[in-house]
Amino acid sequence: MLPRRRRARTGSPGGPARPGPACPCPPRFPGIAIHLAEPRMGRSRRAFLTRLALSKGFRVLDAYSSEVTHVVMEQTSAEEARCWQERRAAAASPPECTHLELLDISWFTESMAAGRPVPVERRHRLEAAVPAKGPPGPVRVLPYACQRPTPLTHPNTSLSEALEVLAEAAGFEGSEGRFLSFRRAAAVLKALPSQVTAPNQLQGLPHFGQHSCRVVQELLEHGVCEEVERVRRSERYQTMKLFTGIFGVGVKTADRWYRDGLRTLDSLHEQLQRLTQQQRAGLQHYRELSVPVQRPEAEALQQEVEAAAVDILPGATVTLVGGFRRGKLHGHDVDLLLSHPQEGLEAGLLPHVMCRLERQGLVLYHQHHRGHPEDATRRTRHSHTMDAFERSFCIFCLPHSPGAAAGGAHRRAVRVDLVVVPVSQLPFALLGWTGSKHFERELRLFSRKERGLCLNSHGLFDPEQKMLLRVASEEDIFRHLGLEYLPPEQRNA
Ligand code: DCP
Ligand code: MG
Repeated sequence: MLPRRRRARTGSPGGPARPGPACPCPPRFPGIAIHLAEPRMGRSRRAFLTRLALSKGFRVLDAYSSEVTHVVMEQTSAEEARCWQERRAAAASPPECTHLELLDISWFTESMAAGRPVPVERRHRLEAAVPAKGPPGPVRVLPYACQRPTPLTHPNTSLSEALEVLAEAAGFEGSEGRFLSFRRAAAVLKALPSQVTAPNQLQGLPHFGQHSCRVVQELLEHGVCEEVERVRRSERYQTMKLFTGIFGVGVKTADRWYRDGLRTLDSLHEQLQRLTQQQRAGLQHYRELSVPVQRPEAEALQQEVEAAAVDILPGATVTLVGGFRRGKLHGHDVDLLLSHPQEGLEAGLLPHVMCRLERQGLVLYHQHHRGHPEDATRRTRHSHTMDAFERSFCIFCLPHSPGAAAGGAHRRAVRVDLVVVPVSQLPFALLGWTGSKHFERELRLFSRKERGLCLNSHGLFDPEQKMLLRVASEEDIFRHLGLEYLPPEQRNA
């Protein structure tokens, strides 16, 4: 629940229309008044987004009026948006305001992430997607996930999730090829602007082999796919999912345990000697760690870590990355990058931060890994997946859960990764740690295959020139690779 004062400021999106601003305090951006348009958004999501915008100083109007400057819609086609606008225009008296932006949710999420209204670009505008005339042409989908925007929400969720189950199951069997085929097909669906309703709409899409087509066809015709359901029900899949869901347990370990006849968490409790310290901590806190971390919780932890870091080293920065940077509202952990604008000052910061947080009673478990700065160039050259930054894999005790009942200090375990990054490598680390994992995999593959460059979280290396390419931002990296820039919210492949 939100504190009383903030709740009172929040408008009631589903409630009676109010003509005035929902926020009585002076807005930070006086020229902007947002209206979040239903119906696709849903009431509770609209209420959540309203609170988020108000907390960042935006003005949000519950009711549509001539004061509104930015209308934001979610999962709405350009056609629907235009109809919506026409209906409003017809109902409006006095006349409509002349400058009104009709925007996709991406403008909103990017603005919230930036803490200010980002400039409206063509891709944010819903009317930009309106086809000239005649029936819509075939959708052109570029082959690499890093070549196309993939928003957080999309209209083909049930299809992509089914393919992801098959991908995951193939991954459990060590079938890299099958894993990638299903994963790539799922990623293509996530990037489609409209719902797939007939199998022939898959024609011409990249990465749709016979098997993936068959799965989609079955889902469209029967609502379920027998193969997917069989996998979901299987003991092998369920056990592998259970074991790999434990902090510190990868596919190889889970497979070994499975082959040794282990099936349950209880059976692991009886064999603690087989587990590493990290896995024991993961098992001990399993239940709490399997509850998704909510965005407000992640932001609270980021602030907690930042306060400690700045106190120890003024000017230190702590950036929330991973799924939350892509706009996700919940995730399995909190990924934080620690840095300092002056290169070198970040060295030695992490142990002090950990000591401070331990004294505050925040740390339930942590494992420190020394960085290998001398490894960075070598790793970039050889395109290692795992980076060589200094880091701590932690389990934190959440200081206060915003979801807790009033008065009851609810504390629970949350997985946190802290990674120390020298500022010269920060754009690469930001890009590498923002994900999604599939997006990162495709970006590295694209760099290598299409551009002959080695990319990882440390740098971009040109093996021909034998040099590291210099960049100042994530945008620079996309430019070097000849890719259109995709903001974090569009990297949800
Ligand atoms: N990452 C990667 N390859 C890996 C592991 C991680 O590229 N093998 C990058 C991309 C991820 C980011 O690090 O987005 C953080 O890893 P997470 O496993 O935490 O992934 P997410 O944050 O995306 O997911 P979640 O929201 O479930 O935490
Ligand atoms: Mg994460």
